[in-house]
Amino acid sequence: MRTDQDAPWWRAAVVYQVYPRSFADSDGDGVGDLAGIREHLDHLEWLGVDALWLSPFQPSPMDDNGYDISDYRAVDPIYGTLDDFDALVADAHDRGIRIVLDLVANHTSDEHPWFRQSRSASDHPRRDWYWWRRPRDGHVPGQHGAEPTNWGSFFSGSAWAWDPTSDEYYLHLFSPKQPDLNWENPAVRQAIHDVARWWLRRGVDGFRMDVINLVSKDPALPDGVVRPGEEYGDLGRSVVDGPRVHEYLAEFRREVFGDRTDVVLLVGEAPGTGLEEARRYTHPDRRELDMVFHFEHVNVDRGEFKWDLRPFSVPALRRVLATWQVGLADCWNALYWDNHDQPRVVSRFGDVTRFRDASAKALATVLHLQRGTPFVFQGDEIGMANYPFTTIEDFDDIESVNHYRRSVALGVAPEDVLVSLRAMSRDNGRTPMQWDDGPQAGFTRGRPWRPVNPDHVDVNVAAQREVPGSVLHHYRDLIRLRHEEPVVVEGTFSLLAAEHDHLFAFTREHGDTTLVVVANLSSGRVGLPDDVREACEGAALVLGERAAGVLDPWESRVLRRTRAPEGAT
Ligand code: TEU
Repeated sequence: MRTDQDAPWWRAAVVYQVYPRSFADSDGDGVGDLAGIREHLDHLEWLGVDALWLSPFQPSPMDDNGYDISDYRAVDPIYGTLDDFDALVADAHDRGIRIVLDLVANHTSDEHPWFRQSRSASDHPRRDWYWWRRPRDGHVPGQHGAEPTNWGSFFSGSAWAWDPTSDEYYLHLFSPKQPDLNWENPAVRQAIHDVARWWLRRGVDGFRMDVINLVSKDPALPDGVVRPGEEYGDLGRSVVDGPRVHEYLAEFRREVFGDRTDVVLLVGEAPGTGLEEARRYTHPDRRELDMVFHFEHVNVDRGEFKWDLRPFSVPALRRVLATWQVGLADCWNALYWDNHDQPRVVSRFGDVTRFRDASAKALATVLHLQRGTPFVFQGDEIGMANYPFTTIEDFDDIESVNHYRRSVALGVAPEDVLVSLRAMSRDNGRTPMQWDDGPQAGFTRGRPWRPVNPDHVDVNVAAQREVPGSVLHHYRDLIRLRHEEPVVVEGTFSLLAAEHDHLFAFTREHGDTTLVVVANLSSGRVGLPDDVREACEGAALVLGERAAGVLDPWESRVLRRTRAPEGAT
């Protein structure tokens, strides 16, 4: 249901992220596939989501599970065929569900023909499609120190790989099998525009643009600051929100959507981007992106580095989220707790041992009722939790495994590295979807590519479908509320109990309607502060169990009040 006929569909939408490898396996090979997604559209329709964002399913050597694409215009056989894709789009559209693709355009696989050609000869016309540079003077080419800059890769080690055939290095912010495309070259940008147009013609409704804020590099390629205890320099200053990124994005929108009349969603993943820059990406007048995934709220329990664990505090989390709500009031937010790169929110910010369901529900409430488009990652809707990893052999993700190897090589105690991996590894979000309590959680009839979380016997879709009040039903209620209440979509945001240690409470206002959202994000009981109490006066409960003056551990409530029309008594 639209709240405003002129508003783009994504304002009132909830997007559901599917990580195809781990969603549903239709053919028993242990890896999820497109036909598996199609078989579960019933679940998604019942839940009420408006669009699916599919993580990459294109052909890939799978060095980074498909974020290393070797052919942009096909489907990896492990996931099916283009016919399967077309059938999925048709079936989803029949149910009113849109399809958003992951566009991985900062880099390709090193097995993509573009890169093969680029590396084949220094004078190949496609040489300049990637970042090739001479070794540093005075060093032995190929040996540590000879890299063109001191930059460290996001996946450990240098961000440069040595190519002995041409005596040059190529840049890879991620794995050496993910060489960075050179967006300075207009032919590269046109090739990416072509890819996007090709998928639009196939019926897709938008793109999630992978690390899109990293595509423009400072062409001077200056060395980065080496922080204490680090081997490599920080590349952030030269690649995050680089000099031409806004120009590239405006061009992308113009070139790809210029003559289309329907509304397409463009959401950019933007690690390291702050609020000011996010306003530039998303301000409607600038016509770049519709919304960005920033990382500030998923960094509140980390130190300077991703793997330095810090205790989570409600005030810190709330401060970040409220700042973005206010700061993007004339733009738009993308709201998320987790995705395939993050640990599970119920393990991270909730209380998975004592109040699993209540904490999953409270966290969902405060996310979904902020202003912006919520993204549900597969399994969030049943409160899926982190996996109980024991040894390093339990991990698969390239970032996690590389980090372990490098840290241990540098002398960190293996057990200490494992503590951070257990909490933060991306593998936590990649275990198979838990459909039922049967073998392999109903994900596959074969041997799953990643072990199923043993908690699936209790935590699964089938069980929660039967139970009103379950996490699953709560997600459905939140999605329905967004569709039915314009205030959820359009309302302004004001924080309540701004100094409280445990509460996340706010109002949303639109026209005559006020929505009051109150959640106790702690495992103790909490009394309602005065401003929350006042806000709740005369308001009716629309979600939650009761309106008492205290909140139970992880209790959340949503209340609604309509102002009487002027002159009414
Ligand atoms: O992620 C980019 C990103 O910045 C991080 O979330 C990344 O996963 C890593 O944890 C940094 O420490 C995107 C994709 O979502 C991710 O799966 C890919 O591995 C990455 O880009 C490269 O394509």
